[in-house]
Amino acid sequence: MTLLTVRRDGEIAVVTLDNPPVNAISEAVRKGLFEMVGQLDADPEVRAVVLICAGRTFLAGADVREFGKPPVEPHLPQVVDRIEAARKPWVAAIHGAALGGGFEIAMGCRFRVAVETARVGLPEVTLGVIPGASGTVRTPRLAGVEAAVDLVTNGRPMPAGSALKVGLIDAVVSDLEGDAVAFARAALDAEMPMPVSKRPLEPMPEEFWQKARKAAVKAGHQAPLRALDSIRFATEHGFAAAMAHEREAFLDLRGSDEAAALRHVFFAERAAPKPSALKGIEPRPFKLVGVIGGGTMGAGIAAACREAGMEIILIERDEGAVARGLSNVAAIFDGAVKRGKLAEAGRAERIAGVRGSTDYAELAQADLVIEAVFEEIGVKRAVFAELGRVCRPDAVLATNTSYLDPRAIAEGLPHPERFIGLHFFSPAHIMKLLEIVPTPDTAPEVLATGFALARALNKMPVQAGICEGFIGNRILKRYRAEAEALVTQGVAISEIDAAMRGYGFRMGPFEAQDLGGLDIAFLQREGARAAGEDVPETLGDILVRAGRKGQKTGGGWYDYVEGDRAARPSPRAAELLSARITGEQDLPRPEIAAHLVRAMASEGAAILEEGIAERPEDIDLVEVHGYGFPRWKGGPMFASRG
Ligand code: 3H9
Repeated sequence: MTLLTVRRDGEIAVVTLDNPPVNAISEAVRKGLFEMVGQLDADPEVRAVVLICAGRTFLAGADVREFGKPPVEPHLPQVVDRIEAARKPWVAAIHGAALGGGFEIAMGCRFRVAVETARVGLPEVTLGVIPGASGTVRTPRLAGVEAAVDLVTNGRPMPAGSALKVGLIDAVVSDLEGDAVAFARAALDAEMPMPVSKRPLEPMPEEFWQKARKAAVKAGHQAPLRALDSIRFATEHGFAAAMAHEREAFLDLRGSDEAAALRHVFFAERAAPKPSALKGIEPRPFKLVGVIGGGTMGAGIAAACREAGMEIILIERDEGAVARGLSNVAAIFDGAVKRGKLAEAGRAERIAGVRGSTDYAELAQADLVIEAVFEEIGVKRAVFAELGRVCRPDAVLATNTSYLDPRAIAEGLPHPERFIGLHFFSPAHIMKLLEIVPTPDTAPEVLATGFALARALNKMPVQAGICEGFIGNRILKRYRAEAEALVTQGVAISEIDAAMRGYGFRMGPFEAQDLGGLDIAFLQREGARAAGEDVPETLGDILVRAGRKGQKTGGGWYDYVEGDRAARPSPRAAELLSARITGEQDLPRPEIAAHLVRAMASEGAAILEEGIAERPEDIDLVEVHGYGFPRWKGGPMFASRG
């Protein structure tokens, strides 16, 4: 394979870079581009250069796989400078995405054109670093400080149309190569714009930086703040000094634990949706989807599937429940309209594609049916008995159970190879995680359908084996149990919550239970007790028995006053739990957090050993995408690695 090829179109040289899969900027790419500038500068026949990429995208950024190794020359900033200093103007022709170092190279070019579907951006902070090849220095010169701060500290790529508006690109084109060549040719007859590094920069008032700082702090990790600091430095110093400052911060962050953790999650996320065992296996179609149950979970699943273009039939047991279910789904689309994410016409179109019924026979032609009814084995079995009767034998039938044994739910189902567990997280139209739970009978193409559905819904699929709570809820149970154990040793409830917030969770374990309600887990334990299992009484049980189910009852682990979600330490909860508190431990918060994360990792290790999860990365993805584990800590398995 040739990395760089050159073709001539009159006086324009078209350089095509081909480094599959995403044209990442490896050492060879840097070297090739650096040398190409000299070669084309020396060619008297060439007057301008178009840089275009083969495959699905323009340059996706520095090759992240090289981040663990010592940097090798030419460094990326040198390549960008070399392109900018070329004697002939370069035009970046962008399709797919120009990200990170890829966009920095584009900024070294004298012009940037892109197709409408392209995106440009500097997502380095999502990898725990900052742009390291002039992103914090050239971007404010190209598009202004405000746009640069937005692009660099959020790391969110921008569609070509918006990029054109703020000046990040010069034109949106349709025939990329032809139009880029025409653009280059026309540019030769016009006045050349100043190279980006030479453009002036406006200083910004102190209030602007304070406001931006407040927003950057919210990310919870250091990269966005360092990126902001770099942009500010660039507005107050010359180009060379700013470049040196940026490079130092980039190299410093590149070696940080946060960057290592974020790279770990990045690669885990890319590996999870394509398990090697399913290579070449065709999923079944899922155009017409049945959802059984129109409560919060069922409505969320229906809305997510509808959003991805599927036709939905929502089944409930009576007309009233059908109406409530449909109105739950409509409320989700109404919310999207309110937040400006969906136009009124889009809302009507979405709602028109969801029909309700009480009659299971309506599902005769469904490709996929997802059951989301009450978490009770008898109720679920009755649903699948109906589905077994009315559905096509090749329709995929899925349960959304979060802790029941899917084998027991599917008992007696004809064609059990079509059955699978698809565990969505609430709210299902928002939460990214999807645990996919095959039974021993599940056919490979049904498993492949679960993964294909996750891709269609833009969710993060993780395969889980069968055990109580699968991966996520099993670890949650252990986490809560360990947190309760600390309480019995005398550690204050509020200290434990503060420790986990300090670690990076949005909420501690007790605040989270108060918000979600303590009664769900309580009922589950009661169910197990009723079935004869020996389930010891938890502190949560004591609170629920005293009527303290969380915020909805005015108190749980904490007290609440009406209309205010602020948690206040509860003398009543302390009194109820006092008999169980046997120690007077006073642990520093980082130790509390380390202890609880180790507990999650130890449960994770058991899960791996039992084959419930295949890889430690999968456990980390479950925690990051389903349970609020801070992404920049990499997940419990990564955080507790030896
Ligand atoms: C940077 O640029 C720093 C500079 O400022 C300074 C330097 C001095 N490197 O996502 P996909 C792999 S930091 C290496 O499924 P898509 C990925 O692992 C970088 N590998 O494709 C996967 O491998 P496999 C800033 C990479 O079409 C395969 O490519 N840039 C890289 O859904 C396909 O990936 C970014 O953060 C990489 N940079 O989406 C952009 N990127 O097939 C990161 C991807 O073995 N990349 N791979 O599993 C993306 O956002 C998406 O990959 C992209 C394509 C949108 C480009």
